[in-house]
Amino acid sequence: MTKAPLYLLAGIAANLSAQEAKRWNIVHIMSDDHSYQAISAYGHALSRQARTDNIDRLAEQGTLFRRAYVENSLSTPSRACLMTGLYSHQNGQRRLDEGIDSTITFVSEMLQTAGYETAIMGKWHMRCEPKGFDQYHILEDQGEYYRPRFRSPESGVKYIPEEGYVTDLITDHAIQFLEQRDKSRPFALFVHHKAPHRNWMPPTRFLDLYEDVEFPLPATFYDRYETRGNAAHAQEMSIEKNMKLHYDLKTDVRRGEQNHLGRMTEEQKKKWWDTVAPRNEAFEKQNPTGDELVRWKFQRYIRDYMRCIHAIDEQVGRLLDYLEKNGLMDNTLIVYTSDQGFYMGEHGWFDKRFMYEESFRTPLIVYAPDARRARESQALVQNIDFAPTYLDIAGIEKPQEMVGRSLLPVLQKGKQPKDWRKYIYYHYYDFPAVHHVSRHDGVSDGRYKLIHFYGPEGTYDELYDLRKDPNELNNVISEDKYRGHRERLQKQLVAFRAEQNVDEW
Ligand code: SGN
Ligand code: CA
Repeated sequence: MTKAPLYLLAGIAANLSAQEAKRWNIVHIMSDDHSYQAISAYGHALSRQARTDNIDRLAEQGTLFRRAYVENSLSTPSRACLMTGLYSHQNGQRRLDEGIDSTITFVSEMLQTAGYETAIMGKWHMRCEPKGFDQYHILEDQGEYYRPRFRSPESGVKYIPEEGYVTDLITDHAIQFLEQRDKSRPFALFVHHKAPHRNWMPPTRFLDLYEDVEFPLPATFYDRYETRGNAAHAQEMSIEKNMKLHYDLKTDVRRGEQNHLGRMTEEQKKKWWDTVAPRNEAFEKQNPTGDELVRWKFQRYIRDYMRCIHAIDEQVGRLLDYLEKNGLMDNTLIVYTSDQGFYMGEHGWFDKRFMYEESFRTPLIVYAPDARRARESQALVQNIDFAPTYLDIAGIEKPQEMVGRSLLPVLQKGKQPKDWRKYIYYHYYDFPAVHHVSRHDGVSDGRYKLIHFYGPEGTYDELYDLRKDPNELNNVISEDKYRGHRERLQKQLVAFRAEQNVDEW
């Protein structure tokens, strides 16, 4: 390989020589709160009953990451990580509503400088203007499922409602961008779905789906957190206690009008009522209580969630069809991921935030045009790796402060670098806040995980052996035989905080 001349390497946008850089197009598809348990390629019991054939299709042609993680399991922090390639304490977006340092150069800006045509369609969510995008159609805040409002460079600061269902509309905008783009340049397209975010509103065409399916309860559904510290007990994300019948599960006729049917057309409302009202009447008549009610809530939650996923999967298929038909599979890297994982009833929960596996891990499938791909990867990868990967593709030298690494070698069979990271760092800050999850940071080596909880509700550590206890029911922090691992991980955590200038824990 020829090295780029020195004068080209100066500054952030230093381009490598054209032969060295792949200069592939980039399609980053990211849904909101999509758990790996709900992607059939991951083989979880839940998704066996609700397959995701199109996402699986991508997995069949690409690399499925079994140990992909986020750094801070919440929307805005995860998106800030993606855009800056920096951890939350470096980019400023620690909590859901606490602002990002918008003076940082975003990966979209760097790609644009390097000649890419750039676009983002869907959920943006950060408390700053989209930067570095030639085109965008972004939702307001969390966005709406029906008749969502979007703004674009043409509409300025004004959000304009568009008739239809959010997942379809975001895909429409993505395809429109692909149709109208400048075909002489590479492109980077971010497709950021709102679904399946709470309150899990499916499109009316899928309301009948899965109604006869009984989804399996996870093994930890009745977890009582016996070996765990205060945070697991004090959280407010329990299906039993915190999931609302009217708002989340749409059981009430009058409130339904205001809460979730308000943005529908008359036709959509009619379809909704014709389908859902008889179910609600049956529920009222049955009037379940106690455990029967909790199990009823679980079923309705998962059915609606999976219906939203079915629409995502359908629209991912539409986008893949477009890329295939237009000969773009040979020069486009395609990512499918989520802004974080989600609890599908594990530990009795919905939502995310904790460093426990279901919300620490995030689905990640990467398709690259290279033929010698790894079908699966166990490498520890994290959302700070997206920016370095995209810069690598574009031939831009990674800024020094980005500690993430390009995933390109990992995608190739047998090519995972020997010095690949051995530990992953996590830090959750959003307390006090909705769902009441204490602040914590921690490290994991993929087998052992140390979590350090801190703040007004107590400071203590938890330790898990994921091989012996994959469901994290057994905190072994005080067990003598784990002393070695505890000390090793504690040392790693301390070293990481010092190296990376983490300023609270
Ligand atoms: C909203 C949700 C919460 C969710 C946060 C963060 N409540 O506040 O359940 O945890 O967003 O989600 S809702 O009633 O408005 O749906 S995130 O994906 O944006 O991080
Ligand atoms: Ca989210």
